[in-house]
Parts: sequence; structure tokens; C-alpha cells
Amino acid sequence: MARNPAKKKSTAGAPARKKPTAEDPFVTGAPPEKAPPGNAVASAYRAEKVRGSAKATAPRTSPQDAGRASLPDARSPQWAQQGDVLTTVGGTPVEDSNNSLRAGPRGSTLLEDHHLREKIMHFDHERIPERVVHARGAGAHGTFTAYESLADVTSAVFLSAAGLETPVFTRFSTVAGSRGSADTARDVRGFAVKFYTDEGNFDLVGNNIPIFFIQDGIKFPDLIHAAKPEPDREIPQAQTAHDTFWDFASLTPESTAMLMWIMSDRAIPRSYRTMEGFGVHTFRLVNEAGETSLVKFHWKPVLGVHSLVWEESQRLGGIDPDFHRRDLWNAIEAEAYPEWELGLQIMEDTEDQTFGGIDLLDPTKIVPEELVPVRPVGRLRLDRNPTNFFAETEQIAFDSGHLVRGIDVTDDPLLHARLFSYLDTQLTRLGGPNFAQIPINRSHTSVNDNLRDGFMQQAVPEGRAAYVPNSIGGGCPFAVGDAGYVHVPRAVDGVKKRERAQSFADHFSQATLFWTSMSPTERDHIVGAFAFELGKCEDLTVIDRMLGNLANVDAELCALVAEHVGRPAPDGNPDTSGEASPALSMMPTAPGPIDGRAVGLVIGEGTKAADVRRLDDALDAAGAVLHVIAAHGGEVSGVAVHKTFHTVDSVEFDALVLAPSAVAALAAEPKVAVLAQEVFRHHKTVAAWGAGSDVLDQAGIAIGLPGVVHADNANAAFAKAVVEAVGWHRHWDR
Ligand code: HDE
Repeated sequence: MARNPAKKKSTAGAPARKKPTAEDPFVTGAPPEKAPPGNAVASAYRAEKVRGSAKATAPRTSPQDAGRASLPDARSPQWAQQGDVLTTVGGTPVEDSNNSLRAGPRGSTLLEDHHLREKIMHFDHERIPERVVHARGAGAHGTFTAYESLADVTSAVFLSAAGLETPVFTRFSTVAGSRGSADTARDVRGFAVKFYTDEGNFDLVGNNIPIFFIQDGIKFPDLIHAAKPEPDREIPQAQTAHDTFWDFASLTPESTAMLMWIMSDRAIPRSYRTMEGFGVHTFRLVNEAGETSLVKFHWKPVLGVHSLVWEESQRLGGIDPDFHRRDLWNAIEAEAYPEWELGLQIMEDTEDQTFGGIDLLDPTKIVPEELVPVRPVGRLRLDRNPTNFFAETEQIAFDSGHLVRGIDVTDDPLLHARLFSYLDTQLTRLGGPNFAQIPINRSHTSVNDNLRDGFMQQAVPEGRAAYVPNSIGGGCPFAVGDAGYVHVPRAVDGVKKRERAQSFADHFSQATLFWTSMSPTERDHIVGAFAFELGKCEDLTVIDRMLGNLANVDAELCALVAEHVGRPAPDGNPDTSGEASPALSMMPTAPGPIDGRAVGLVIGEGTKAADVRRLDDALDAAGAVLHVIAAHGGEVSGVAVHKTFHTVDSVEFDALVLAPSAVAALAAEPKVAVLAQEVFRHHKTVAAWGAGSDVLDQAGIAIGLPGVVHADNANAAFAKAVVEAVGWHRHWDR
């Protein structure tokens, strides 16, 4: 079972554990492989030190040189974690880190124990402030490969040739929850990509929804204060289903289109691997000739766009709060590397910066893909998990102002506030102005920024001329003029005023567009989500005001939600004359790839191991992972068991298969039928071979319904049918 997530890769490099010894009964674990016991450790260490000092004439590597040497993959600098001997921060070898210095074995602890004080002091300060938004997340390393030269539209070097590879780090996140909150909460997902390009870092700090709640960054603190737990009781965690969020939302009609998206299944993704990503704002591209165009960035997942159902997402919050993080980690460990295509919607850079009547500076609007197709320009592949979550995923600092030559911003007022915020927030989050020196944040190209000093300065800059222009430093570093990052020259003109453009005033037409583009199933889920969220509000004026806004989106939507929450449906004035945008629907039109999908197999005594192996091989070949479920751990009938009826839950799987021996398991464990019923109710594939169908009978599931697969034997045709059924993701039509 090559892709079994339970199978770990080698832990080479992990510190060896120590075995209890007669001298030290309070230490547990295995003995270190390298260190000889007792006094031999000390004498071997001393001998090595003496030898080392004798030949200490070789030039030393300065910390900053060591840091440079490590740049290609931005790992720890070489001076960190060197050698096998435990030392203090100053490098002094430690005698014993299990017993503090005491006046007698049962006496008081001595203040002079500097090792104890240093260890506890550092521990006391291990936490840094979590991100004020997007605190909960997970990330991975990978590569972006360009498909072709885009020199016709941009001078960005990383997009200048087919096959050009750029290292990246990508972090996915939820917005509202705190760092320890559940992955599957209903929320927008962050989709932030740092490209370590040859011309400096480019950060595409996007979301999995192509628009935003507000049009002006000045309202961001209000939005977030309303969405976060209410300030007096700090309830609820990672949820918008409460009065303050809907109070703000109902008073902010510009949020209506975004509310449609977050009430849709887009806000409860199956996996980070099955989410789209969007740059949201319109950016400006410029080529070497100075010609400009306007662009929107898209990420298209190779695995298709798929989500959970609401009940799964809620249950997973308790059963596996790390569901998305685990899925990403396991997929990469199993070499089912997640991939996305980068796509561009390129539009003419007109004087008024609009397209077909849509103001391209308004971040609450999309440009339908049917009007401007998305041109695929490259592929992102994530293929390496972080070595250390804190050092990489937690300390990475994205910034929408990290732009490279050839990519510029537009006057979107939301984007302009972001240009301030991302730089500013790191001062408190990462403790000072030198966060760009943290390994994960470093550029992979040469940096000579002439910045000096500040908290946590890591570099030891040489020379006297930390200023330009200079002659003392030979004129270096010097600015390169046109060959550097050049802001696209544009005339700036306007009356200084706090004012919103009239072209930003249409708050409902794209909410209606979204609703009309949904399939009946998707509409049903949107109604259910509004019914849940508004149903949790205690303030009736908030509910009624929100229904007033929904009435301007669609009368049926408003009536259905109103009925669920038991309030009257107001009249509105929706404009339903527009065309639908089929690209907005998540309904697949053909079965897709199933890489990294989890398939549960229930077995009991009497299972034929060869049957299980055949199914496992077929799923493995398709990229999916088989999890064997049985009454107890270890082995059942020679088959290794991954989950027992104590540890398993249906929401962990994309499909459930019942072996003939599952009938024997059902006799002792009613949960077998519950598993099948839940998987069926959540519209996932249920399959059985041979007498496994008896379980389906007892669970009340009829063979022949869409996504209910049965065959006499676990043969190739059965496995193929299972793979295809899982490829549909869900079977809504049953
Ligand atoms: Fe962010 N946002 N944001 N945001 N955002 C942050 O930056 C902010 C917005 C997004 O994985 C913070 O380093 C303002 C839109 C992502 O580390 C902060 C406004 C979009 C991430 C911040 C917005 C995003 C953040 C918090 C309105 C999609 C996580 C910590 C003007 C295009 C990045 C940090 C990661 C994080 C501010 C709106 C995406 C406070 C002021 C629109 C993916 O700087």
C-alpha cells in the first residue's frame, strides 16, 4: 500500500532518544546512537574540541555567509542546530538537562542555575502573536513552471520562457478562526503564493473566492471585528453565524455578492488541493516596450473544484480539526503532489479601466470567464512539506507589495490599503523590521538593500557607506534605473475627498449572477447555509435587514430563507435579466482524477487478503489511498488494519467499500451500517462486492442508485467502477 498515509518516510536526521540508565532513572527513550555512555561522552567531546582548536587556522564562515550558502531552499542557516552535543545558546556543552541545580536532592533550586533560567526563559517566549486574520493555515514548498513566454504582455522574468522553473512556498488558511481553530469552518480560504524569482520575491496573496466583502480597505477592521468572536464573551470561534457579523453584512450591501459565495460550498472545500485561487484585484502588466494590460490572476486545481457538505464540515471540526492540513501533508508524503494551473484574464488597459461596464477597480466584481477566457500560463506543484512548521509556515510573511518588474498594481482602494497593511503587521507579528532576513522570507537572489540595524539583525554588514550616493563604497550599491522595478507611469488627477465612485454602486447584479449560475443542488446548499447562519442570529432586526438585501438578489432565494428562519419575505427589486456564468458552478461534467482521495474498506473475519490487495493496487494506481477498517487493530485475516470501529468516522472518507466479510463485522458492530448510511447521505460513493451487499440492504441503500457500486467479485471491473464513481466526487442525483 504505497500511498498509505500511515506509512512514514524515514526519519533520518531526527534526534535519537535516550534510554533510561541506572545513573539516570528519570530519562526515558532509546539511547543515542552516536554518543558513547557516561564519561566516554565527555572525553570523546573534549578530544574532538582539542583537535578542532589545533587546526582552527582555516577562515571562519561568518553567519551571513552561512546564511547565503543556505539560500537555494531557504532552510535554516548553517549555524543553527550543529553537532550532536546539547549546548547552551552560547555553545557551552550541557552536563544534564533533566535535573535542575539543587541544594541537595530534595532541597531548593538554585538561582545560579543559568542553564535552567535560559531554558525556561526561551520557552516562556516561544509563541509569537498569531496573524490578526488568516491565523489558521498550512503550507508547502513547490515549483512554478511557466508554459510559454509572456514577453508580449509582461517583462516579469519568471514568465519569460517555456519551462522556466521558480521555487515557491504556498500557504492556505481560513480567515476568522484563531491559530488552533478547525480547518473545515465555513470561511474564505487564503491562497498565498510566494514566488522566489530571479528578480526578487513576487507574492500573489489571494483567496479561494474571486471577490471580497468590501470595496475600500478602510472598512477591513470593521469587517473583521464583526466576524471575529464577539468582544464581550469571545464567542463564537471561527464562525460567522452570529449577530455582529450579519449586523455588519446587512448594513453593508456591497458585501452581498461575497455573501453568496461564502454561503456556497466554496467556503467548505474538500481539500486545499481542490480549491481555486484568485488574485481578486485587477493588476497591471507591462512589457519591455512599456505597453500595459489589465489582468486578473486565477489558480485552477488540476483535481477539479470540490467541497464537503455542511454536515461533514461541522463534524470534521470535532473529529479531525486538522483535516485540510493533514490532507495536504499526506498527499505530499504520498507523492500525490497537488497542482494548479496559473491562468490570466488579460484585458485592454483602457482609460476608464472598465470591461463591459464592470469597473475593474471594484474588488466586489468578477469578469465572467465566458467574457474573458482564462489563459493558462504555468503550473504550480507542491512537492515538499515544511521541515519546521513554525520556521516556515508560521514565519512566512506575505506582502501584496512584493511585486516584480512587469507586474504593477491598479488603483483598487482595497489593494492600496493592503499595500500598507502587510508590511506593517509584521512589525509586531515577527518582532521588528528585519523579518525579511528570516530564512523562509529571504529572496533567493542577491540582496543589497542598504538597510541597517534594528531588532534581531542577523547580518554583519561590511563597509562604511550605508548610503547612496557614495564614493567611499565605490558607488555601490547603485540603483539601476529603467532596468529595475519601474512603476507604470500614469497621470494622477482628482479632488482630494472621501468619496466612493458611482461605478462602485451596483451591489446586487453579480450576487444575482452567482445565484442564477448555480445548479439546483448548489442553490439548495446556499439556502441551507443562509438558514443556518441567520437562524443563529438572535436579533430579529438583523435577520429582517439581511432578508431585505436578499430580496434584491432573487425573490425565490429570499422566500426560501425567510421561510426557514420564520420571518416574512420582503419585496425587492432584483434584476434577473442577465446571462448566467456556467464557470461559476462547481458541478463536474465528467469524472475527474482521484489523487489523494481516501477510500474506507470495511472487513471482518474471513477476508481474502488477495481481494483487498487487488482493490488496493487499483486505487493506488489511480492515486487514491485505501484505509482498512475492522473491529480491532493489528491484522484481521492477514490484512493490516488502519482504523478500528473506535477510531473511524464516515466523514474521513470520500467513499466506503464493503467486503463480503463486512457482514460478519456488522453482526457485532452496528456502526458498520451507520458508516454506510452516512457516506450515502453525504452523496459519496458506496460500494460492495459479494455478500457485502447484505450490509447495504440492512442499511436501506438500494444497489443501482447513482454512486452505489456492486459486483460479485473484487475484480478489475469492480475496481474501475469504484474509481470512476469516486471521480464524480458526489452523486447528487439520488
Ligand atoms: Fe489580507 N491580510 N487583508 N486579504 N490576507 C493578512 O497579513 C488585509 C485581503 C490574505 O498566509 C495580514 O501577514 C487588509 C484580500 C491572505 O500569511 C494582514 C485587507 C485578500 C492572507 C492583512 C485585506 C487577502 C492575508 C494578516 C483589506 C485576497 C494570509 C497577517 C484592505 C486577495 C497570508 C499578514 C498568509 C493576511 C490585511 C484583504 C488575502 C493584516 C487590510 C482582498 C491569503 O496584513
